[in-house]
Amino acid sequence: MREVDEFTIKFVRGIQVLDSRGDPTVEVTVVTEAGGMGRAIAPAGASRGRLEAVDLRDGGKDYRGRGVLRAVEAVNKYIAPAIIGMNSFMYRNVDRKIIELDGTENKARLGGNACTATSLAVINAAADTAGLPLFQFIGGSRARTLPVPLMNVINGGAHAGNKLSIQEFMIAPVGADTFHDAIKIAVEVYKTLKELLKATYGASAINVGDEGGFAPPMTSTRDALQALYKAVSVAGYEPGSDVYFALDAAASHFYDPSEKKYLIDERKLKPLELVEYYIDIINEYPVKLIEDPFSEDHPEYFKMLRSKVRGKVLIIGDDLTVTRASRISKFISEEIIDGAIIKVNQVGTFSEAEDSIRVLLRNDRKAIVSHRSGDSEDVTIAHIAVGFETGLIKTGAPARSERTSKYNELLRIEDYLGGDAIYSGKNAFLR
Ligand code: 2PG
Ligand code: MG
Repeated sequence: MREVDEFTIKFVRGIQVLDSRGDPTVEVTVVTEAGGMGRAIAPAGASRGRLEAVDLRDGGKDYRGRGVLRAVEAVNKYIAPAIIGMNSFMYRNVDRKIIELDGTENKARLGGNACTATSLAVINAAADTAGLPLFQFIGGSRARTLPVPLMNVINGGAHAGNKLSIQEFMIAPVGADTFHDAIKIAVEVYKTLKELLKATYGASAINVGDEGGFAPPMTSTRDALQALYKAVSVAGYEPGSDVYFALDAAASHFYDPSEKKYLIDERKLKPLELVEYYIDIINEYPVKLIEDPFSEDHPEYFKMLRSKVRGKVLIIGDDLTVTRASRISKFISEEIIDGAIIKVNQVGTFSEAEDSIRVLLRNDRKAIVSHRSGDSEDVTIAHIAVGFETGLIKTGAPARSERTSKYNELLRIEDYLGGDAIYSGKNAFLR
């Protein structure tokens, strides 16, 4: 084991790099006394919850206002001097220091992007110093469960230019014994879907959206689910057995507060009608998980839907919960959610995301570690999912390097674990 001093943070450097949408973002490199190095890049969401940590952006002319040089300065001028000399092994102290230095509820002072990249670089540096893969630094030698990937293969909502209100139509290849077999199933379905969409809607239907899913010119939720159903069947798998479906409605983004209605399938539904709408869909298709089925201001309808589909479908918060442990605890005790999406940059530090994961797992709820629609080659979330053995990860279609980088890292982790690796499979959906 390394001497404690060797974990001391010796060097911190932030620079501006690009995310998968071509927007500037923050990258931080941390080096310890022993020469251990960690590097992380902050991702960025398009459909954000109101209570998320906010990114610091420069405004002005450069990069059309999207630059992050102020956040980079926050890393180099304020965070670096405060954490150099601290022990990276005790990463929670480092995160606490960042939280104190920021002093706001939503990381508005230093920037969620600055805090996220630094915090994730610190744990990566600590793991490297310990000579461990990050997932083992997080979870010890017990950590060996590979997550089921929730793969967004048809995009709508804020991620696409079509008329689908639901933001993400995901496949979950549960009927596999290993992670690499799960990837094989997903890729075969994805390629079959591509062929089917092209045949039905023409070549432009197979252009991909931000998360690598297709964005065909469909107008209704059922069109998309039917396409998935067909793709799974034609690929030679059984929908509902080999492959489950999951939705991220991201419903805050199709709720019209002035009319108090949800705009979906070219109709306007009252919240109660939307409850019934979901129930019909669940009865028609093997949808086993719905994220943000209602606006973040409607937890009561999450609760109503959940009470009606309990044991069949997982109701998950994202914009609702924003990776804050306090909100997650509250919504668990009020019986509103079966689980929550975990995005480090919604809250701004690894420790705070860890608190959320622990609250969920302690209460036998689901923690789904997630990418953002604007992401990068950073693979930290693959390690977080295995480290905490969450059983579920959401990181886009099996296409585009910022998505496949996570899947490829999980393939490496599975190979590294050899015969000890377990694939979460259908268990991931049991409650
Ligand atoms: C979501 C995410 C990731 P965004 O809503 O769950 O898929 O999208 O990063 O745009 O918030
Ligand atoms: Mg979401």
